[in-house]
Amino acid sequence: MAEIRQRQAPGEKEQVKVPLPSDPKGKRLDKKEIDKKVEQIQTLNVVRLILSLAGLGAVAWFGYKTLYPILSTPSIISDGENLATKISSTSTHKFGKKNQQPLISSEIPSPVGGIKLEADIEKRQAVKDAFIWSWNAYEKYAWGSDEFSPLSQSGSNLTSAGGIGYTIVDSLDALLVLDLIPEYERARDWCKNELSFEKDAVFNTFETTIRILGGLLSAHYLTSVHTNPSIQKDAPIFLDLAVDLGERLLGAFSSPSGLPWSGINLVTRDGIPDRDNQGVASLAEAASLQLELKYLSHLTGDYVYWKKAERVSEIIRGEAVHDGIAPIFISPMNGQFVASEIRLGSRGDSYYEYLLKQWLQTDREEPVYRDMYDEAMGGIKKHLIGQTKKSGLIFTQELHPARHPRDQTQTWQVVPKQDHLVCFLGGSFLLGITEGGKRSIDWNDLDEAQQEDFVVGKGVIESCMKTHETATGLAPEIAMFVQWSDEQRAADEDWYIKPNLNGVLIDGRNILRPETVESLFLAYRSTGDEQYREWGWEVFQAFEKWCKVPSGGYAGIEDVQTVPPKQLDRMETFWLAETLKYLYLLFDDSDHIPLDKHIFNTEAHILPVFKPEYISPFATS
Ligand code: DMJ
Repeated sequence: MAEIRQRQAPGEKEQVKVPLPSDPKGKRLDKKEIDKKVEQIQTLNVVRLILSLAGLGAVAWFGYKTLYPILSTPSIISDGENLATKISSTSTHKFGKKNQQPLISSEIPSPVGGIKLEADIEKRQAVKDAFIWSWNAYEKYAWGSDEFSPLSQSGSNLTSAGGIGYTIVDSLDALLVLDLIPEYERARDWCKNELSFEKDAVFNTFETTIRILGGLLSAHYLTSVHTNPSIQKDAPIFLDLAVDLGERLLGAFSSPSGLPWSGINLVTRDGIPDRDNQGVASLAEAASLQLELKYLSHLTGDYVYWKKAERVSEIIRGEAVHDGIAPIFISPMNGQFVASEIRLGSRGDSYYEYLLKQWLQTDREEPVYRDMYDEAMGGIKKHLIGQTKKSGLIFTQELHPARHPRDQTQTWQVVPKQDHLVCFLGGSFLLGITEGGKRSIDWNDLDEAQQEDFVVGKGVIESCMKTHETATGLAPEIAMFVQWSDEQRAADEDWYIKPNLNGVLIDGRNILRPETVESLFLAYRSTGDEQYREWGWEVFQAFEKWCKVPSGGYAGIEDVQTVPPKQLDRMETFWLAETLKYLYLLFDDSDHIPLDKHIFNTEAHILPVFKPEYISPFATS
């Protein structure tokens, strides 16, 4: 029986075992068994419908606790497996060779292993034009501000203490990659002359690390290897700034457990607990600082950053992670997980992304991260993958702590909800198979685990593309997939957007996020399948059509189902740092930023793969 140990709210000692949904008999299923299971599921539909409705009632009752996990009562578990397995729309997949379809056309040679993919010059230029349209507007209306509002043509800062270069630093490596040298030089001059981290205010530790520290480190790296000697000379500017910021960020790790506090005052260097979530830290936020801090140590020879970052991984590995998947909240006070949702979207996503990338960053010399990654992917495939009835789309779902409707014991409710954020996962699976482009792969001769990873990775990319089949051609922030128990609907549609409740538009928004195009880029570089470029071009054209602001810049939209959509007055910094960078590289030739020599942090900042000079016992354990 699959299960996960779930901790109580801080202060309470008891540990409990919460069963996770899996095949009731706890075994893995092959293709024939899946078909058989589908039949069984169909005959069980009535039972499932009743159970699902009851489950929904339980979740509604449990609602405020899932919103405020730290307030939740102790997780007392019994009989959890029954509800979870019965209402789950998940089957565990095993993709046996016997039934194997050709995974990818055999005429397409695998680019991994040295085959070069040529640039599509026209499309690459179109993406570059979009970047210039965005950057020029920022320069004109909001230069030096952290954020840019393209409709009101103004800028603003994250805090009243002044800007920390949120947009400029986040864009530095993109400016270099797109070869926008005069623009890069103006950004560099701003960093050299204006950027200061002496800001007496609280900044988000994770966002500051991935965007600013990551941006500076990437700018340092790309300038240091630039072919133009005058640009090479800029490298120390960015390293000095990175060290200054890194030292300030160390204050975030002052918690009793060594996990970072969610906030950091850059002047006092005090770590500040997250006020919104009763002081607990997000899994993704605590566990996605490692690539940046470890590279900073590698550059400086000062391993204080490395050790702080690695301690986080050590705590998580030693805590209640079962089958490699974990709740989204963890307490910096005691280093224990708190009863909360298990998901691959917000607050969970980049934890899983960084397991693989940490292993790749140090050239596969820290096996603990590959082990943690493999275990996590196994857990994801076992517990979090669903498939729609209508078209067989593969999607990811969430597990929410819930009460059993019958006896109020705690269990997991399977919720077929997929944040757009999860769309990074498809490309990540392919990156895992190719070991970051280092292994030559015959896509028609994968071992069993690789086949599973390939089918799930490719499937998640396909379902993410399906969520772009809206009036605007853009995907919503959150997609709900139809459960099998919803018989009629499941036969007619694969997914839907939850209706707008109380005027709060969240699910239907598109805020220019990068995750789908990130996966398309990784999938294209890994397989050479032109389908990924075609999809990337479709997504890009939809951004062009609905998000381009006539006076300059691009804006998110309020509802992907409404044409024309209402634009939102915000151009997120990840539009420049990630979305357009990934699109540009998708259409670029594969010699530019080759995958086997680089990793992208979770904000798409480009860092080199390096041989570590320091390896801890944990990393090889
Ligand atoms: C980015 O800031 C990062 O990719 C982060 O990991 C998740 N959210 C945004 C983009 O959607």
